[in-house]
Amino acid sequence: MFKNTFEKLKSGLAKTRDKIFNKIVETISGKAQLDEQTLIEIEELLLSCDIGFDSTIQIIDKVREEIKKEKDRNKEIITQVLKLELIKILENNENKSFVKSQIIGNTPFVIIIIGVNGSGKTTTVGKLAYNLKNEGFKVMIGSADTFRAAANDQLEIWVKRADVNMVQKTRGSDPSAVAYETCELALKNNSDVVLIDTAGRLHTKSNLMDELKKISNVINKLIQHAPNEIYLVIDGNTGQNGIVQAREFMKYTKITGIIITKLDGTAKGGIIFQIVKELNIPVKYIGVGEDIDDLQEFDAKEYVNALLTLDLNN
Ligand SMILES: Nc1nc2c(ncn2[C@@H]2O[C@H](COP(=O)(O)OP(=O)(O)O)[C@@H](O)[C@H]2O)c(=O)[nH]1
Ligand SMILES: [Mg+2]
Repeated sequence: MFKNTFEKLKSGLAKTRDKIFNKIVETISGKAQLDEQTLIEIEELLLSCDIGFDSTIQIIDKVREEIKKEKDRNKEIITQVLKLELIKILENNENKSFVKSQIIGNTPFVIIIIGVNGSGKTTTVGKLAYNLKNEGFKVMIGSADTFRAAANDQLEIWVKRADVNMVQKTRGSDPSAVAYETCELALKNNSDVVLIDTAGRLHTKSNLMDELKKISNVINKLIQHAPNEIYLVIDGNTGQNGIVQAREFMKYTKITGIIITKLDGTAKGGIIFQIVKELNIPVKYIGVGEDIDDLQEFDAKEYVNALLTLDLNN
């Protein structure tokens, strides 16, 4: 639904591309023959960007198979095999982000953003608000992180940038009261989308998880079809730990989508493959920078094309 720009995605994924995928292409190009040793080198590179063991084996097996079959194993062919296999893993679980008609039929469409501290929730709420506003939707944000003193101020900066409305209360207020009032106001002024930012709850603290349930329940009392989406934000730098976090959240709440942030800051952008393979939840958006227009709808083909290119100077 949003306008992705491929160049932005490419520059956002530069670290993973330069440190991993360009090296893979170099490895393939530099060899007169693609032997078992080359495959081991590729395997090590894939593992080092957090793609995960299962996916790595799947990819290497496919390349090995292809090498046996194809007489002409030039780097174009092998790169293409790699690409197709990578896309296959991501498309396993690909589910396009919500479409316009979904929102239009269900206003106010309520999205709750959850995740551990510092994962990028507040930033993502700002970016999402901006994107939705650009799509022509009237957006209302609820600042339900009443735990941190600076949370309101931080969100307010994004609210100004995105030019949307926000409901906030003083620090220490009941987060579900913020959620309730936000939805109440959204109903009153005919907002299309409500975004609820929440506190960085530690997934080991079950009382905080209970609070999340309470937020969901009060929203549902006011708007029968809501909450429509619950998105878990995972910091792309956290590797395996991001999956552990997701599993913990899944015990307490039904997560409808995952947002992976900070992919611009890591050479371990392979984590998305592991997330898709291990969690049965679609990845909806990816964060590739700190600017307001740095949230992209996730697209498997675009993602792989941005990572794996034959032109290494690009
Ligand atoms: N480079 C980069 N930084 C990000 C991205 N998303 C969030 N951040 C940064 O991560 C830090 C924590 O973000 P914040 O939204 O406050 O996290 P929260 O505690 O989950 O609300 C901030 O410094 C953000 O600027 C991203 O996609 N790329
Ligand atoms: Mg926050």
